[in-house]
Amino acid sequence: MDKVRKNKFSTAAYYFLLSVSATVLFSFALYNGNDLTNGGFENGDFRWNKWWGLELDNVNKHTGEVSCKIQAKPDEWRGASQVIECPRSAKKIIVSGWMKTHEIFPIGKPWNNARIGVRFMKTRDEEDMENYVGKKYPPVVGEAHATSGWKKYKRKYKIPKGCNFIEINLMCGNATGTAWFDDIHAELK
Ligand SMILES: [Ca+2]
Repeated sequence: MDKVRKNKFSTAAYYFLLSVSATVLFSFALYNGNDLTNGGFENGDFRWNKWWGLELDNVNKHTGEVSCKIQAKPDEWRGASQVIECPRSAKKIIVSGWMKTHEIFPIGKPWNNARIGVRFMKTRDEEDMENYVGKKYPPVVGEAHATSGWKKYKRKYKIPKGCNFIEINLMCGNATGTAWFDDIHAELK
């Protein structure tokens, strides 16, 4: 190769490598290690199942502009959830999230408080109460009652055999008061 062609070749190779690294970095930035989508509620309720009362709050939030607010009710469980696919290769999941409460007072049972929980399931069907694999009620990621400031809760779970889907839920049991949730994060390993 003469000098000019060699230079052109090096320049082309340089730009090619640059674009590859940019793509890799960009995908990494987009993924940010969170297997949940919209864990910070900055895209509203996108991807969250909200039928038990997900409200968006732009006053009380941990980061960004918005958090998830759940108003407890004395006569029913309230909450929101997101279901993620669990690949066969995944052995563990680390779930974390921030929670804040205002005057959450359980009615009846002490576990009727504000909580971040996990369910390991065979299918995507959240309504099916026979859909559990492993422990029916695994220990919660975190729970809070009365009035508490923003606090991070985190727990690592071993994924039970036969699990194809994992539900992350943000809940208030039968109670009075309000809870807020933000920056919910799940990492499959
Ligand atoms: Ca947020």
